[in-house]
Amino acid sequence: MINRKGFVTHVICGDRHGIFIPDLEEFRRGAFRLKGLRCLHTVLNKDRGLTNEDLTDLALLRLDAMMVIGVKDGLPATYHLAYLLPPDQQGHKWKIEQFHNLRDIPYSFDQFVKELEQDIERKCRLRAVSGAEERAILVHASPRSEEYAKRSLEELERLAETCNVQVVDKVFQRIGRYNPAHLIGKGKLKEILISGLYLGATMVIFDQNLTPVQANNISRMMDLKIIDRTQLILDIFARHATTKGGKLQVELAQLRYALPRLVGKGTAMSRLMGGIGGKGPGETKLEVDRRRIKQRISSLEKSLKELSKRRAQRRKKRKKDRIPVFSIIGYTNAGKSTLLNRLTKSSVMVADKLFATLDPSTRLLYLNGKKVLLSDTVGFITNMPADIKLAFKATLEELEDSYAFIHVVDASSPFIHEEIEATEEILEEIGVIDTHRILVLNKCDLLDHDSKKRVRRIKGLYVSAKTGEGINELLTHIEKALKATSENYLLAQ
Ligand SMILES: Nc1nc2c(ncn2[C@@H]2O[C@H](COP(=O)(O)OP(=O)(O)OP(=O)(O)O)[C@@H](O)[C@H]2O)c(=O)[nH]1
Ligand SMILES: [Mg+2]
Repeated sequence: MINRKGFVTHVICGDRHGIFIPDLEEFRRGAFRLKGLRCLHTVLNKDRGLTNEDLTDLALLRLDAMMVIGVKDGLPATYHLAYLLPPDQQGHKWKIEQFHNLRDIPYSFDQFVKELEQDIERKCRLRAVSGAEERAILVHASPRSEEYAKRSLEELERLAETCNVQVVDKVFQRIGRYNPAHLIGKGKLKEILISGLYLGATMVIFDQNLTPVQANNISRMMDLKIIDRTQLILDIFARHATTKGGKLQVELAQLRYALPRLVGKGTAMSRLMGGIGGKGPGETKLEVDRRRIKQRISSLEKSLKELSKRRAQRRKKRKKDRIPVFSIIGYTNAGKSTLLNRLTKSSVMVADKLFATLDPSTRLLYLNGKKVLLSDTVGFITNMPADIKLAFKATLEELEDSYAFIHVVDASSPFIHEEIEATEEILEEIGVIDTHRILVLNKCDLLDHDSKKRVRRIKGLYVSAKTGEGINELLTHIEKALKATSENYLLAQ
């Protein structure tokens, strides 16, 4: 291996099966850049040229160049040179040239590689969205249908964008069963990683949750940051948490998630754990040893228990005051916070983002003289892993004590049925599926002819939290629900 100054940095001896390139972590040079190292290696067969493995190494390690020198009678006879290309329309990832004499090579390498790197950087930046902190390739690998994968990837893309991550490519890999070591076959994985690097990606986000073993194995294969869906969602939570309780909950969930993944040391770990742009529990925090993380976890658990006790007291008081709580629940981005604002004329934060709301907030509503509490909650999502539910604790507690639910659905969503189902599944899981529910089909101002057809058969109230359409009817329903179930509710106190 030779660096840009022309000094030999490594001498590697292999056998006829190949060579083993050592960890080049310390030579990392950041997005869009090449490694600053070129690899020259000999083969005893002068006609062999570059193998696939040579090209894979070139691409995964982002080497300046790879040259294979064929040897005949103990002397160099042929020279095969490969180098990476900037992204272009044709999708050619590298160029290979062959020479019979060293003097035929027309480049001053120094100048050549500098220009090449500038070209790569310029072309990658051209495609980069300004303000994006990271550029990701999304990977969905499952036995499910292509349609399912597409939808899931779209949602993952929205989640990524919420974290300021630009998506450069989405890959669907249909697999019969999961590979315990790498999730998908190593060959396919390499292909994905190579094309990601070629497009200037800085990270790979897996739609499937990775086991600690898979995460480590994959991240050892190259320099990209590797995260999965759970980590991405936890990252969003960390960004959106505003209250003390919310922040503690997220930190706890992140640390619990990180703990079993803390194998190895140094950069491989921080690459795995940092989340996006340092919004994870933080590299420095994670580089402290396990013992201290465990200590932090138990101290967080203690503080959260305190907070949970206080919340329970507050709910008890509400019950004593006989103020029924209606929790506004539903899929993320359905318009729950907007509806709360509309109903109670308040100004809870609303955003066209997934998981804009993390901490439940409660507002008072007067209904013909009667007091009702409306509680805005964190949105749900399909495939919510256990680690995430941990970060939901405050909301889940709130739900257990609710008088009724206002289930808000985005009527304009093409996946309305799945989104209703995802919410109901979670209600079922936490044992509150029998609580009285009012189904609200929100965003009806956006319904066009097609989407009207799609939702026609769903029984619910059509409203628009934005325009106010249908809101009076919803208020009437809340009042009706109050009358219908109030006896049972008050008996249960
Ligand atoms: N057109 C239209 N847009 C709406 C309506 N209600 C909400 N929105 C928009 O939908 C987006 C999400 O609204 P939020 O109220 O933040 O949704 P949420 O369910 O609280 O979302 P999370 O807290 O992220 O789970 C915002 O951009 C709102 O302006 C509606 O009735 N019509
Ligand atoms: Mg909200």
